[in-house]
Amino acid sequence: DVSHHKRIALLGAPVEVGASQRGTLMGPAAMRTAGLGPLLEDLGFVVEDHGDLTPPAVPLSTDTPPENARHYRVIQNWIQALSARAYTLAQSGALPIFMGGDHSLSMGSVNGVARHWHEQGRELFVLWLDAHADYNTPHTTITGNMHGMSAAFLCGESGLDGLLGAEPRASIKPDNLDLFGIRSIDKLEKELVHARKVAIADMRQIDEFGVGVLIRRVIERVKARNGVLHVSFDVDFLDPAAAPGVGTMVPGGATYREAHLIMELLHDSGLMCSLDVVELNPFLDERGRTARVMVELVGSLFGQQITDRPTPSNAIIPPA
Ligand code: Z70
Ligand code: MN
Ligand code: MN
Ligand code: MN
Repeated sequence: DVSHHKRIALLGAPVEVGASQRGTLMGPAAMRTAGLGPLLEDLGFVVEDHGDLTPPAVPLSTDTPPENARHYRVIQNWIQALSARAYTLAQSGALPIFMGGDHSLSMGSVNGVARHWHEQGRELFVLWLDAHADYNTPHTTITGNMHGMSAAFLCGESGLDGLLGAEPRASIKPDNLDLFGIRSIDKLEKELVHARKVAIADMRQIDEFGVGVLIRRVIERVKARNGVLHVSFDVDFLDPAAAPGVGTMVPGGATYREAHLIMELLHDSGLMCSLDVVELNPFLDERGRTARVMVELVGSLFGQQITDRPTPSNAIIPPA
């Protein structure tokens, strides 16, 4: 049980060149402006804001950049710095929240927390809330955008092998990844996801079974192996009607209410050990709406409730 966390560590990672649209570098500032810190304090946590990470401007590595990985050198500096910080933050006993920034940052945040938990003898599971699978490699990508490669990299796919430099690589098992909310996937990317037998809850499954049943199944899998859960929340998981402040609006996403229920169930599980909030693009937002929604959702994830009614636990969970 990792719900003993009383301290939360906020770290901004204003990286934007992993995406095609600029503007996610404003994400951490928008989350702070929307009141993330004070909300978590109101919920009883001690909040340490570690500010925004600044990666070194000089290249840390001299490996040959792979083809089809745009801005490789810049992302590499971010990932190495982030992985190191994620590792020490997880070691400190605080629960880290990584505020992006585009989704390439998860290659660093998840690698660092995975390294910590693996040293503790705990398996790390990752819940990837996203419209996209982010399961491309430099071999499969159409765009070369590195935010579309982070989940594959974390599962140990080759093609970005020098990315971490001297930072130890701590891959997760493809079995331990849950892609959730998927509604946009490239052809070769889909083939790779299927070849690796990664669990996917796409929008059809969400419509058929509902998020309550599907998230409980994720939680049961983590519990069964005494694991811990990293939540990687890409804002485009949400329907554009609820969250317009993203670079790519993919229709048919999770509703405001589905997202809150997911957050509440994850909170009740007590399994979450770390969190990414990524792809918030305040430059494209409408009067701060998306930042406010994300802060509200993080509130639910950390125990904010409408009432103190006990959670119904009579859902029937279908086999995987
Ligand atoms: C596409 C690619 C992507 C956003 C992830 C899309 C990737 N599969 N786009 N998040 N907004 O470029 O690899
Ligand atoms: Mn893209
Ligand atoms: Mn993503
Ligand atoms: Mn996405």
